[in-house]
Amino acid sequence: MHLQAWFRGRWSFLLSWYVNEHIRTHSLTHSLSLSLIHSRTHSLTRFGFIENKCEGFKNDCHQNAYCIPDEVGGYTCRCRTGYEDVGEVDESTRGRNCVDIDECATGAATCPEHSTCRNTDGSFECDCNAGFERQGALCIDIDECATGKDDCAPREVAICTNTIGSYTCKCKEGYEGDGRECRDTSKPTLTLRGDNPLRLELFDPFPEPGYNINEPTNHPEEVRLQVQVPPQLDTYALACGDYSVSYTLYEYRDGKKTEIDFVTRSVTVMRRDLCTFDRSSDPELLQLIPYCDKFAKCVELECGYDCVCYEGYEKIDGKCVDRKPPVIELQPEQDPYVLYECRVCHITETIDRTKPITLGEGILAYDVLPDGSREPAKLELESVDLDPVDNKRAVHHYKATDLAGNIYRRAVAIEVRSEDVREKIAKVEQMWNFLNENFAEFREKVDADQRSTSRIATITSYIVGTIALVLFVQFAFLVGTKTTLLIKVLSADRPAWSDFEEAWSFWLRVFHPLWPSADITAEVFRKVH
Ligand SMILES: [Ca+2]
Ligand SMILES: [Ca+2]
Ligand SMILES: [Ca+2]
Repeated sequence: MHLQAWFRGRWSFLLSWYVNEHIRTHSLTHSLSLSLIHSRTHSLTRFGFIENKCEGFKNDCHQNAYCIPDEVGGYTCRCRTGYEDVGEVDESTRGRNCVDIDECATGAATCPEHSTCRNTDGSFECDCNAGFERQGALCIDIDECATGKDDCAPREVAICTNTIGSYTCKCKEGYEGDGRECRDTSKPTLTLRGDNPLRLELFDPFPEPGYNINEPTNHPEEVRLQVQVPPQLDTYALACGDYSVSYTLYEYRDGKKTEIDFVTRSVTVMRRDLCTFDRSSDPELLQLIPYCDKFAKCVELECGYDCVCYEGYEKIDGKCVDRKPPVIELQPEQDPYVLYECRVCHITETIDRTKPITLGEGILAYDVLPDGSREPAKLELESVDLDPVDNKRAVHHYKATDLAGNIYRRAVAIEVRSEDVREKIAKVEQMWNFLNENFAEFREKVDADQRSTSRIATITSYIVGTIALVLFVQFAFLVGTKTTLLIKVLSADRPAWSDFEEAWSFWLRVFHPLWPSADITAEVFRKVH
């Protein structure tokens, strides 16, 4: 089987050699006739028993050589096209060692432009370079962009440009990247509204003036803004100084957060006079910057204020606590304090020396606040010392307690006295003064008339006038003031020392109109003291 196939192969091989070998110089008909001649020769030798050494293994031609039999049973060897003899060549060695010719190296090969020569066994090939494809005998550039063989980013974001042998990718405007991957560069931007820098006064509310996000219409990513306000500007400007509010714009793409814009606003907080700053309408401000309490003075600081306690007050836990005892005051101030139990006109009133002073304004207990105002203090009579000898005298021990619990004690000597004629009599005194002035005029007239003839008449009229005036005064006092005195006594009013003296002096003057003033004063002193 194998042998048969080999023979068949040799014969067909031989026939093809004849066709190939003569195709360049002879016409097809000529070579066919030659082939027929050989075939006839061959059959002749076969039938004439001439051995054909080109058949089988009877020749030593190289496998890449042709075996050509001759007429006398010999043969010659010839290297096939694309092979050449190596070593010394004569007729005995020709065709015995045929080696492939490297046409690429010898320059025998001519390849078209944009192709590379590749040596093959017995021949050569021209391979089109990358980016080119064969069209007939030529290598032509492939238009990768037109044929979709490129790896550029999609046409919406990138531009593909064909080149000879290759192509280029480039991102479109508004995108960045190598052309194979293009990122959108048209990012949103941020602008601030309002003043920058912004000037505020201490405890002004921080007015976020706002911002604008300028987002391109073709920007599909999610955008978020983060505003960072320093704690000193939280709601209110809490402290003087320079601050910075930052606005950061982030883009969220595929779950990734990227900062795309950042701006800052400078804020300057200036001092303000907090002692006079009216915050009464804002409860939140009142809590942040309370007014100083009534026991403290507001003192301006470089940036803020301090509540400094007044003298007598102590700062405890930020509050000024009252450490100043209250005051006990007598109205009027007397020592001893005199209480009158008996009034004129036979009406008497008994005074209990062990009871607290309540007559008139009497005794007062109060705190004097820093602003000068008074705050009532609790007053109590702790004890009473009674004079064992004089049952009209006593000493009261008072205790005053202010709201903070500070205590003040004061001992007050008490004396109970009788009698009261007071201001009713003072009214009559006024009348006396009036009369006295008129008497003076009378005297002057008398002195003048002593030199005239009517002296006796004048003296008479003086005496009569005097008597009439005295009677009038007596009447006016007894009738006109009696009612008033009664009302006064019943209303339990309290007389003073001076009331006593005036009353006595008038009383004595009424009944001793001709006494000199010095005598009246002496008598009043004797009676009163
Ligand atoms: Ca070759
Ligand atoms: Ca190309
Ligand atoms: Ca006090």
